[in-house]
Amino acid sequence: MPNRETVHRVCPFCEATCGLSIEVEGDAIVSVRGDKEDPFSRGFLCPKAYGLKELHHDPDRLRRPVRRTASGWEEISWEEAYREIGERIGRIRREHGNDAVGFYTGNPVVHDLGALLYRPLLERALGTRNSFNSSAIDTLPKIVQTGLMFGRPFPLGVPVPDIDRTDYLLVIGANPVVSHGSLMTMPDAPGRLKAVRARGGKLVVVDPRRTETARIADEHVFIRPGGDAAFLFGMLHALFEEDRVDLGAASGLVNGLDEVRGVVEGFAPEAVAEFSGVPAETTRRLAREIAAAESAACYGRLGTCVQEFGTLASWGCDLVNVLTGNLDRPGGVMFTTPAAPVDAALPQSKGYEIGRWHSRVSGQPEVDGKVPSSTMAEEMLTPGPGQVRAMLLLMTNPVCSAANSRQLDEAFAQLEFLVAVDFYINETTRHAHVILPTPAPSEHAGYEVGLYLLSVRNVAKWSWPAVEPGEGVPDSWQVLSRLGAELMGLRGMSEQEVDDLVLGQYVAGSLAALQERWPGLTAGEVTARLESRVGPERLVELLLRVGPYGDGFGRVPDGLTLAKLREAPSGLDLGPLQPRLPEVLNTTSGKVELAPKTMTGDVARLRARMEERAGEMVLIGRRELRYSNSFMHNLPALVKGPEKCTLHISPLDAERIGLDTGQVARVFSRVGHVEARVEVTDDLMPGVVSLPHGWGHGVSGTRMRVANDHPGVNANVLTDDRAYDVASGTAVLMGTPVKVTPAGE
Ligand SMILES: Nc1nc2c(c(=O)[nH]1)N[C@H]1C(S)=C(S)[C@@H](COP(=O)(O)OP(=O)(O)OC[C@H]3O[C@@H](n4cnc5c(=O)[nH]c(N)nc54)[C@H](O)[C@@H]3O)O[C@H]1N2
Ligand SMILES: Nc1nc2c(c(=O)[nH]1)N[C@H]1C(S)=C(S)[C@@H](COP(=O)(O)OP(=O)(O)OC[C@H]3O[C@@H](n4cnc5c(=O)[nH]c(N)nc54)[C@H](O)[C@@H]3O)O[C@H]1N2
Ligand code: SF4
Ligand SMILES: [Mo]
Repeated sequence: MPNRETVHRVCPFCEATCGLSIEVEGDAIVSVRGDKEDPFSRGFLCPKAYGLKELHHDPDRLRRPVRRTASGWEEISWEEAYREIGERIGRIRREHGNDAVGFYTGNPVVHDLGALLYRPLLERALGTRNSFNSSAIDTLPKIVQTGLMFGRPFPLGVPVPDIDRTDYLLVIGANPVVSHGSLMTMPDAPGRLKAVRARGGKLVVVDPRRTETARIADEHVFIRPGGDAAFLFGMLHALFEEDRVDLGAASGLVNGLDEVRGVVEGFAPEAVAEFSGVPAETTRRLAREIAAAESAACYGRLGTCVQEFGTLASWGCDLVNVLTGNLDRPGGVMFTTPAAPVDAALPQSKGYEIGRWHSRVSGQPEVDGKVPSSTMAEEMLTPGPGQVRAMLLLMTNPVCSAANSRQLDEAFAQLEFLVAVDFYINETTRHAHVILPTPAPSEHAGYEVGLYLLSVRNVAKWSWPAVEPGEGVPDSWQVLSRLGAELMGLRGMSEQEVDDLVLGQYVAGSLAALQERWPGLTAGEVTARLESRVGPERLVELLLRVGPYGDGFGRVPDGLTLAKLREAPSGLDLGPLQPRLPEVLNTTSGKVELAPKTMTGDVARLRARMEERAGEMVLIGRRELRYSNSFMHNLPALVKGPEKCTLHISPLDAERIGLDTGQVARVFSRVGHVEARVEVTDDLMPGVVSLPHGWGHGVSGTRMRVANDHPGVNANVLTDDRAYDVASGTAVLMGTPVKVTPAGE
């Protein structure tokens, strides 16, 4: 009988970073529990954590590379897979140039240390302008807005609500009780939100749906989808008018205050009430409350991003924070001081720019070297020089997650060559010619290099693999590094040689950025003194040791090292957030740019939209506690129970249309239609219907037996690839105009 042991790691299924205690026997996971010793999560977990066990044992999860043939999928060796990919991509690049091969990175990459740290290598090896990632269906407005205001590449300029100390939290377009927080890394969102009220603070939720978060709040305010920028400008208008603007820590550190005053002049709360659906007196009162609170944070997330005016709405949130003196104030919004400053390894420059080039077909601006994923289908389908003929997908299922699924499905199906690094044969990867599976989260080590850049406390924790992957099964970093070498023509190099090149890049970047902290530290010394030999572990050791709590390779004797972190299997708490605005600011002016042209230039579009008579029904999304995006529906314990993929509709609309709970409705948009079972609920504001995303399984050629028994419908059949936030190129996933009828009609 193998011994039973307990392994500690962070849960990989959302941004909350809960600590897990995983009981393991041999290569079997016996149980998954919340780690009570974890100083950040203190034993909290949600039902998704159990998915770690089910995903580990899922018989549909791929363990070896597969190739699609006329008679079905066949397993091939890793060597054969790399060779085929190298040859076919090589040929396409020789004939059509590098841009003919596209690259798309999905959401789970942030939870896979190897994929996250070796993705830049693969991106360099591909050298394509057609590089996409899931940000354009998620965070792109925040990327653009914080980049332009604070001058930092994402996510380093994102101020995080100091939720444990705040006196007032305005949540707009986010549902942290279910999502557990995003761009605000914290375990136990429900507990932390309740604590705001328990210590006498106030929690207000602004959302077209009375969400699970609204239910535990002091106040819920309905807002029309897309009305946020106008509503927030209304609040700012009131702050100016009532002379409540106070810059606090940002005093003397801002540019453009008068321009902001000019912009919001035409947005009196009374003038925006009809468009936003928020009564003027509510807007004015909320502005007054936020200004009067000892400390306050305005926090917007997906509802303020993947909508028609995402950049303006995100801008509005941070303007409220700055103009009420809450930027960089304890209890306001603050910048994390991460232990592993992965950003240090990025190219350093002053200022932040977007649109250095534009996408080929619809001319959308580049952001951080990537073009919005909403252009992906047109880049694949539109002939001409630079057309995307092959794609490499890294942990993403765009046919379920991105706008206009049907078009994407067609686009992937007609590619000359498609490679997916993924462990399921799903709605997207079924079109792949080769699929390279990487180990399940239970099988690799980890450190939350990305998520700890945004945590509400400064924390550090090493995650151990619960079970070692089988003999000869490569980790994700090995797959990416080998693919990168193959594509750069470095096939002859050993894994160690390639890895030393990767390390060299991270060392050079970090030392250049941190030379003031560690004068005299050289690349030679660093390389010689690193204790880890290879892989992401070595990179994390580097980052921790040169980071703000690090030992500087012996210069601070009791400083943090990877070895010390490992001696604390449940993780380390490094204290509350610290004020650090001057150090974060990286604009060319050295100030917070309150009125970047990208935003001021987009205001006319909002005005024009406000003049139009809307009146149509619009569709928004809905997240569920038991699954994340599209990939957890194959786990039996999570999908069991009543059907979750239902259309929520208000009683008023249901009656008008002639629909009742349990009946099937047909929903039409410009690009497609679906049929879904109806649930009538007064949680939804009239004129708005809601359908969760990530469903629509049961498609032929997939191998997800459990998911295919619980297919649901794909909400992104309805979302429109031509609808995007013009300032950033972000897809409109919330606020899609739709028509709803009973299915029979
Ligand atoms: N309508 C609508 N659409 C939305 C949203 C919405 O609110 N409404 N939300 C959007 C948001 S915020 C996001 S982030 C995107 C996410 O969209 P995607 O980035 O496409 O993420 P997933 O749907 O989770 O798909 C993840 C893929 O990675 C694979 N995978 C998961 N974990 C691993 C792993 O550890 N290793 C390997 N090799 N593969 C793995 C899965 O099999 C799956 O194919 O969806 C967006 N789409
Ligand atoms: N259980 C679970 N947790 C998750 C995920 C998951 O799929 N399931 N996904 C993870 C990912 S990838 C992300 S990015 C985060 C997202 O984290 P959140 O943003 O907190 O999650 P959402 O549920 O998408 O919340 C968006 C809210 O915006 C509202 N909304 C829609 N349109 C508008 C609008 O125009 N204005 C306003 N004010 N509100 C609007 C919706 O009703 C919804 O309540 O969650 C993460 N956590
Ligand atoms: S909230 Fe749930 S899914 Fe998110 S990290 Fe914690 S246990 Fe995992
Ligand atoms: Mo996301």
